[in-house]
Formats: sequence, structure tokens, C-alpha cells
Amino acid sequence: MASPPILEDEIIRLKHERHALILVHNYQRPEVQNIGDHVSDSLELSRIAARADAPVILFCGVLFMAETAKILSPAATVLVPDINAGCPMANMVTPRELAQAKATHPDAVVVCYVNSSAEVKAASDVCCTSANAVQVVNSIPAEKTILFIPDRNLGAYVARVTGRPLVLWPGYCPTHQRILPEHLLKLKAEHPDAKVVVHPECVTETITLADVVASTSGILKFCRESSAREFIIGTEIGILHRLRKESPTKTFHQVSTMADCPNMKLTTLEKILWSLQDMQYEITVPEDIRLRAKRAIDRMLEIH
Ligand code: CIZ
Ligand code: SF4
Repeated sequence: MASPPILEDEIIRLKHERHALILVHNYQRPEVQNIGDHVSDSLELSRIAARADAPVILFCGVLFMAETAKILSPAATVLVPDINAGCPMANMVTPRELAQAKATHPDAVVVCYVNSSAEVKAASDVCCTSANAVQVVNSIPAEKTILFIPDRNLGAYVARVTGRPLVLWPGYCPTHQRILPEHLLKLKAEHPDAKVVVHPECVTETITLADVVASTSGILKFCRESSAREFIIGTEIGILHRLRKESPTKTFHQVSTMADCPNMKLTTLEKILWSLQDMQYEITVPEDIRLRAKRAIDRMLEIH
């Protein structure tokens, strides 16, 4: 009797049968990263989805990322393995709250971090990612008020770099919020030669201790290209898998083991298999919202 196929083999077999493209975010579990067709940040993955023309996209990340893929690839069936994998930061701004803030700042340009719902993107002027937030803000005329949503930490970082007085939203990433300056200082004392590389979703006190502040794609690029041998990494710990895979001779220390996003980790190999078997859970975006959200994303892409 033939032995049952192992999980990974069955996923790959079904993936081919469904003509599905599996896109995996840098913060996903190692075993999930290993079966991805592409592993990257949310925007790059959406760009890949738009170019690839695949009939089915299985997005392993959190819901706003799958929505962004749907916005850029409307003809594809976009699936997520767990419908509960939302992003708490994205949930910190609702369309109604945003409408209220826009009424308070009627002339403001609304810059919206990609960690937001399609509906919130649709009510914004321009999107940004952590990789291009500085360029997006710099592209807005100096006399304009800017309302930056929803990440107060990324917003504060961009305000410091650009010298622009942004109106900040009180949102934050609960996972990056746990990467504390005291943890970083302790690690720095233990590894004085290590380069400190952190994500701009970290709190200001942590960011000011870093040598490099970058998005996940920026962190990966810096560590690949740097001549340094040792790095202290301040972001969600899923990225350590890819860092170690790309630079096996270098040493990476994570600032905090608590920087583990529970929502990112909801995606497992079993759920990926079930998702392909049942063609669930499908992400849809109403067409009027999709078109307005796409306009905010397209504006960002023109700047970058
Ligand atoms: O946009 C992304 O993928 C996120 C959430 C972070 C990053 O820096 O890549
Ligand atoms: Fe959201 Fe933070 Fe998790 Fe990213 S790491 S999905 S910003 S909660």
C-alpha cells in the first residue's frame, strides 16, 4: 500500500491542480515560507500577483495584504487559509473614525500605511509602505497638512526624517510595541560588533538606538549586502528564517522573542492544504471601494 503523501507534497500537488500561486509574507512560519512561490513584503507580493496573471492566489499573511492583492489582481480568486488572520493595527482605524478626522482636518492630505483595510485606503489620498513612506511624504507640497494613518510609530519616524509636522493617528503594532529599548541595550552590550537593524513600526526609543531603520525588504537587503558578520534584528521574528537562509554564515540575534505576531502565525501548513481543497476563504472587495483604494495605491507607485 502506498504511504500517504506528506503535507507539503499534497499542497504542491493541489497547487498545480488549482493553478494557484502561493504568496508568503516575510513574517510567516518557516515551514510556510518554505512552500511559497514567493516570499516578500506585502507590496512586492501584490505586484507579483498583478504580473503573474494567476487564476488563484493563496495569500499567506494577514487580511489587508490579501485585500491589496485583490485590489491589484481583481480577476484572480484570492484565498486566505485563516479568515481570522487580521492585523490589529489595521483595525485601529475604521472608515467612520477616518471620516471624522477628515472633517476636523478638511484640507489635510491623508497618507495611509498599507496596514489598513481596503475601505480605509479608499478614503485616503495616497498609500505608503514602510519602504517608501519618507518619499511619499516628501512628494506632498510643504504647505499641506498631512494626516498619517494608522501607525503613530512609523508616522513619528517619517516626521523626524522629513522634518514635516505630521498629524499622527494613535494606532500601533502590538508586536513591534514589545521590542523594548532595554532589551536592545542588553543585546548591544553582549554583542558590541553587531549592527542594529530595526523596523520603523518600533517605538521611537528603540528606533533611536538603531544603526539602520528599514522595512522587511530593506532589512533583508542590508543584511545580505553588509560586510558585518553579526546583526541584532528588531522586527517580527518570522524574518529570522529568511535572514538565516539568505546569509547562512552570518549571525542574527532577535531583540525580543515576544515580537511574535499571533495573527501571522495563524497560517499553518494544514490550513493551507484545507484552503486549496475547499477553495476557502475567498477575499472580495466591492468594485467601487477597489477602484478608489487602487487610486491611492497607484499614486504611491507613481512616486516610488
Ligand atoms: O508591508 C509589509 O509587508 C509589512 C507589514 C512590513 C514590511 O516592512 O515589509
Ligand atoms: Fe499587524 Fe504588527 Fe502583525 Fe504586522 S506584525 S500583521 S503590523 S500586528
